[in-house]
Amino acid sequence: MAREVAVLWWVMCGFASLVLLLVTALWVHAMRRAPHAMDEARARTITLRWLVGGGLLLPSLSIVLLLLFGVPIGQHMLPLPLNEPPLRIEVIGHQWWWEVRYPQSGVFTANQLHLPAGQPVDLDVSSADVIHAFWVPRLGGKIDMIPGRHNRIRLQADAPGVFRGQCSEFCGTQHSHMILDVQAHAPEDFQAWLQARREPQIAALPGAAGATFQARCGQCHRVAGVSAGTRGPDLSDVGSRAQLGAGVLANEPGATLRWLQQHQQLKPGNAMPHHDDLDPDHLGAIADWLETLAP
Ligand SMILES: [Cu+2]
Repeated sequence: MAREVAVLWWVMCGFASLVLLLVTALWVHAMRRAPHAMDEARARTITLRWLVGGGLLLPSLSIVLLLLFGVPIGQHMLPLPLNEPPLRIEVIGHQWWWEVRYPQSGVFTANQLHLPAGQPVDLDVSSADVIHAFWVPRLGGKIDMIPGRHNRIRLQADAPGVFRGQCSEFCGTQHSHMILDVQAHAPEDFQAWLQARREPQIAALPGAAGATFQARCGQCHRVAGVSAGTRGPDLSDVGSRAQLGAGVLANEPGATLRWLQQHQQLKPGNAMPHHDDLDPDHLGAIADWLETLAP
């Protein structure tokens, strides 16, 4: 679709340039030639000729030509029925992170979108709070995420690769820190990725730090088989994500602890409360444990 939109853009750009050149040439010619007198009947004929030719025929012809290009392209962009139903992925915008669900396999993740390359994928987008917009520029297509509505966009990554997605509707002070890591895999690699997350075997963090996780973090965050919070991002595979905080920090060793300690400095106003009152040893143990959650 994006390719076809690009073709249409170039055709329109070329055509508009031709029209601009033609009109400019006529204008220069009219400015430069010497004035000469003519009788009224001849002047009227010339005026009429320009009105009909330049004011009616030229625009009509131009529009018909552009429609001949544009209408078939518009037709191709409709989400037409496919032979088999495409993979469906739900993407829900939050201030300021992305909730991502694979309803056909019961897999939940956040701030990353994995999809099979070379296959159409239907993204069902909505929002949990304010209006956001889903946009992965290199995959083309952009769609609003509106609370209470489900919009759908069909995308296809032609080849495996990593693409950057970005919320593209201003949604609050941390709008710029709402980055979606999009990864297209070869279909078998995608199935392996999905399978690893389908029934992850996660051992709960033992001891007092584990109790702290349950009492505090687990109220808002889900970890498969450990906690069931839904207010914040699912953390079941947080250790495998390229970034933390929806694009704030590269997920390197030690980054999780830094995020837990400084998240209000790194991303002011985010919904996660300060952790100043938690035992630093517990926070450290929780961070180390979260880093291991990488199915
Ligand atoms: Cu936004």
